[in-house]
Formats: sequence, structure tokens, C-alpha cells
Amino acid sequence: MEGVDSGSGGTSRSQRRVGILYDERMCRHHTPDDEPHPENPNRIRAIWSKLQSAGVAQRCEVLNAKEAEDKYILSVHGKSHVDVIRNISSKQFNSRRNRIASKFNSIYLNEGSSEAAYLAAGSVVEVAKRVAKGELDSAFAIVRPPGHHAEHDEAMGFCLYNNVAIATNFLLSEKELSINKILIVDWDVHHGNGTQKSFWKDPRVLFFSVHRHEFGSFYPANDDGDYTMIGEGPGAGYNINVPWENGRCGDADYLAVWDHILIPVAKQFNPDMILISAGFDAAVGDPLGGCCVTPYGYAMMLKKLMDFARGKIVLALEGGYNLASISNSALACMEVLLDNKTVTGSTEAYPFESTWRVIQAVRQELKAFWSVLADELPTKLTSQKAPIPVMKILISGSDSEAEDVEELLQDVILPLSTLRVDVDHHVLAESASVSWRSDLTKIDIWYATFGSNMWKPRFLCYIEGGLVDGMQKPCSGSMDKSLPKEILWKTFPHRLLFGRESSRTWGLGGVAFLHPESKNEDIVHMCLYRITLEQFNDVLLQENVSSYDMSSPLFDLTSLDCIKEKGSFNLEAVKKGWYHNVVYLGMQQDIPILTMTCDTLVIENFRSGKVPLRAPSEDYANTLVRGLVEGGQLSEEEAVSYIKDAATKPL
Ligand code: Q9C
Ligand code: ZN
Repeated sequence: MEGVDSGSGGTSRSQRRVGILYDERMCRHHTPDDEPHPENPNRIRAIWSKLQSAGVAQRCEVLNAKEAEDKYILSVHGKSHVDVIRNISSKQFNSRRNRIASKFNSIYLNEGSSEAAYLAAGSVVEVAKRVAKGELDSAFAIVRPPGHHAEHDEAMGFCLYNNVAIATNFLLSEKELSINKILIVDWDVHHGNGTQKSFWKDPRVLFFSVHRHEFGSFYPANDDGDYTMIGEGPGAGYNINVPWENGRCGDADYLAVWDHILIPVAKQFNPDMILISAGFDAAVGDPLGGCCVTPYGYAMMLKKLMDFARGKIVLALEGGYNLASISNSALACMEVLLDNKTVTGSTEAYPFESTWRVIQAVRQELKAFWSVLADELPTKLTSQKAPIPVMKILISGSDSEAEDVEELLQDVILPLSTLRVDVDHHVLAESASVSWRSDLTKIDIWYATFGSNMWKPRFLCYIEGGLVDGMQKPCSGSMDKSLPKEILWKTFPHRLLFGRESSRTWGLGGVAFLHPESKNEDIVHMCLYRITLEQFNDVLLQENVSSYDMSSPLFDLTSLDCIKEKGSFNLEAVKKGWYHNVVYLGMQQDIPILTMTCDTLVIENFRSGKVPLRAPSEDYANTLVRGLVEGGQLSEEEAVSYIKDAATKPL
């Protein structure tokens, strides 16, 4: 459980002065022929436009980029490197540019690269200066190219100049700023090798990096990011690496590292300022990172750092390659900086066993330098390791919180190949829900399925949680995980159809709907599961991806009476959900048969083309076929043509 009050850190002014820096000129650095590349101009455009449309940019002081002065760049890089980057974009290099780029590791160069590199470095210097002076409380520099891989004489890993290292040296060199101790937090999914080397022997700069390492096989693929790399000479102990042994690390892993390494050390170090190498490539959905930090996770990591350095924090963008992920993550961070949002979360996902191992190794390695790391962590703590694929998130704030939560849930639609995190964030365990659950668990209903739920293993995901092949997103499951008491098949005179462009669960392709009204010439095969009305409510919630809190049931005994009269029942609380219309299909063994689909209005929209009709994806169609075949209803050929007919016949 986490709860962070607003108003901690920084000043007591109600509105914090937060700087945001964006400049279109940094978009002019791109691949020579604009070939696709993960580190492309749309990254900063996407973040900037998200912050504007969310109204966040308007609440900040917007700053323009400035080119860095060579004297500050030269505090990090060698003269020959600076000469290359300064001149690389000039015409005289046109014929040699690609050849020079190919000499570096993971670098491209074009006519816009020099200017962008100077602007990225200068922009971080600029915002850092303003925060140090107190003109701003904190700031975010939306810069590219990124910087943390760039070494003294080496551009690498999409980085030309080491923006954060340059800004750090600038702060330390301007004596009147009184910034003598700087904490650099590098939460980019890659090791900040360049930054580490810049301050290797420097005790004024505590460099902390958490990154995928996989024993030296993850980019930049050497031993520099190992936890044994602690700095040297006077800098010994001022370099802290937290190297993940595996991907799929998420909020629980990062927050455990914060709680048991970074935050205690930050307290003891007591920095005058914090610079964050804020790559968002550890975010869920990132194509390079393979981790699963949510916007909530980033918000918490930032919030916990705001208690130090009187809130003087600068974020500088590094990596991050999924446009939606980086935009949502950046937005969550900005809301923390602006601070009129209270971030709360309750997480049930524990860290990996490997995470505790790494945390213990780091503490062991560094305890001679940081007394706060000396104690053994209690076994009670370290024995809590990722067991169940469940995670809950609740973000509340003062204004339009329902919409924000909805937006967060909807916008973080990110393909997810892991069972660990980002199951739908349904909150099933509210204490208020206990009473209705004990009532509705006594009532049985038949849940009649016509889509992928006809395949039993897929339906069981809604009961037990998890996912099956082809699903891009795990289910959270029902509170009561007991299996259906009976299964039977029936046909009904209803029309099956496939519509919508894509779904969270199955990706591209239409999903199944049932026409709520019956017609004699239509026939639909349905698999009926006998479950409790309590479980049916949990299925309704999962089918209607929603932030509804389940403090009262979506469909109760009164609804049941009502539906027997009227034939269907619309769920107000999840009216945006695709399956918010519960339809009554009669009785079976004195138990009501219920299904869920869209309402007739949506059918009208399908008919008019306002909502697209779409054939199902292969994975999705196969799941239906498997259900029908394994359920003994149709042969494979029959099932395939049954689905095909439903997908092609006009409405
Ligand atoms: N097999 C940043 O996130 N990957 N840089 C090269 C070669 C380079 C990432 C893969 C990843 C660089 C700032
Ligand atoms: Zn990165």
C-alpha cells in the first residue's frame, strides 16, 4: 500500500513553478532518408502534444531550447569528439556522414544532428540553471538526441552528447549556484555508461542507474553496469548500479529498489539537486525495453525523490520508444511535479525473486559506504516474491478524476506479453462489496457465450485470471475462483456478428457480438457456463474494461427480475463498455440464461458503418473454432465456415 500526500517536498506555494522545455528544432535530427528508427522525432512530438492536450503544458513555464556552449560540453567530451559533432551536419561532410556514423555503435547522423545535439545538451543546462537558481521548482526537458550512453570520445546508443553529464558539470562549475552535491538517477532501461564514466572518481556526483543487464548481455552489453562497479578513489561508493537479471520488471521491482536502496542512500547523501536521466523505455509496451513500469510506477518513483534537494528536480528525456507509453509516463511525472494530484496505489504484484537477490547484492557491495544499507533485509520481506498476476491501480485527483482514471486505463492499451502486470486494473476487493457478494454467490445463472469464451480455457481466464495463446493481455479473474458447476451447449435464434477494429485483448480484428433481438432465420451456437451471479458480475466488469469500483454489483437481483420482464438490461455504470447490454435468453433447469452484448443502437451503427464491422483476427477466430470443436458442436470445417458466414453476411 502506498499513499503520498500532496505538499511534500519543495515549497509550500500552492502552485509549483514547473518548467517544460520543447523545441521543434530537435526534430531535425533523424535518419538520413527518414528510414524507420525507434529514436525518431515523433517521440518528443508525441510527449509534447500529450502534455498540451492534457492541459499540463499550459500550467508550466514553457522554455525554448538553447545551444550548449562548447566550454561546458568540453567538461565531459574530448575536443576531437566535439569537433566531429559540431561539424558533422555541414555540407562538406555530406559524402562522409554515413560512413562516420557507421563507425559508431547504434548511431545515425544527418544535416540536423549537430544543431539537435547542441540544443539537447544546452536545454538540459538551461532548465538545470533555472531550477538551481530557484526561478523554477522543477523542470522537464523534452530533448533528443538522448545522452546517457555518450562517452568522453564516443557517440553511441542513439546518443551524441551526454546532456545530463554536461548539465551536472555546469551546475558544479557555477559556484554561485551553491550546488555542491548532485544525485543523478538514471531510470532509462539501459545502463548510463557515459554518465557513469564521467563521474567515476567524483564524490560530488552520486550516480545511480537501474537497468536491464542480464549478466552483461543487454545493451550496451558489457560489465560496466554490474553492481560491482561502485566508483574509484574519492568516488568509491558514489556509483550505484542495479542490474536486472531479467526483463519484465515492473512497478513492484522498481519501487522495491527505491525503498531499499535509492531512497535511504539519497537521505544519507542529501543532494543539493537531483537530475533524472528520464528514459521511458522501461515502460510497459516499450519495444526495446521489455519491462513493465506503468505511469503510476514512474509517478511514485518521482514522488519519492521529491522529498530531497528541496524538490529541485530536473528530468531530461533519454530513451523510450513506444509513443503512447512515453507520453503517458511523462504526463504522470508532470502531474507529480505540478502536484495537484495525489497519487495512490495499492499493488499486489511483488518483486521478482531475482529483484530481491540484486537488491541484497547491491546493499552488500555498498554498505561500507552507506551505513543505511548495512542491515540485512528481513526474510519476511524478501520472501514476498511475484506469485500472482494481479495488480491494482487507483489514481485519484481533485479534478475530473473519473475521466482521468478512464483515460489512463484506456490509453495505456499496450500489448503485454507478460503475466505479471497490466491485467485490467479492476478493484474487486473493496470492503463495501463484501455484503453483495455474499448474497449473489448463492444465486446461479447460465452465462451463455458466443465468442472466444466458448473455448473453456479462455473463459476460465475470467474466473481464475491469466491468459491463453493469442491474448495480448491477461485477465484479473473473479474474486470467487471456483470453476463452473456445469457446462452445456444450446443454439438460439440470434445473429452472430464481428465488429470493431481491434480489442485490448486480441489486438487487430473484429470481436464477436450478438444481435440482442432474435430472428427465426438466424442461429447462434452458445456455450453455457453455470456460474454464480457474483462471478457473472466479475465477468461483466472484465468484459467492459472499466474503472468501476465494484462497491455495488453491476447486475443484482433486482436487475434479474427486471430482465425477465423486459428481455434486456443496460448496465449504466459501464455504459461505455462494449458488452454493457445483458440479454435474457430464457430458463434452463429453472436457472436464467444470460448473455452480454452491445445494445441495438450500436447494431444500428454497425449497419450504417459508423462503427466498423470487421472480420476476426486469425488468433481470435481460432479460439472460437477450438471452442466449437472441443465442445463437440461442429467439425473443424463446419466451425470455420460458421465463423466465416457470420463475419461476411451483411447485417
Ligand atoms: N543489437 C537509449 O535508450 N540497441 N539508447 C542496439 C544492437 C541500442 C538505446 C541493439 C539501444 C540504445 C538512449
Ligand atoms: Zn534506453
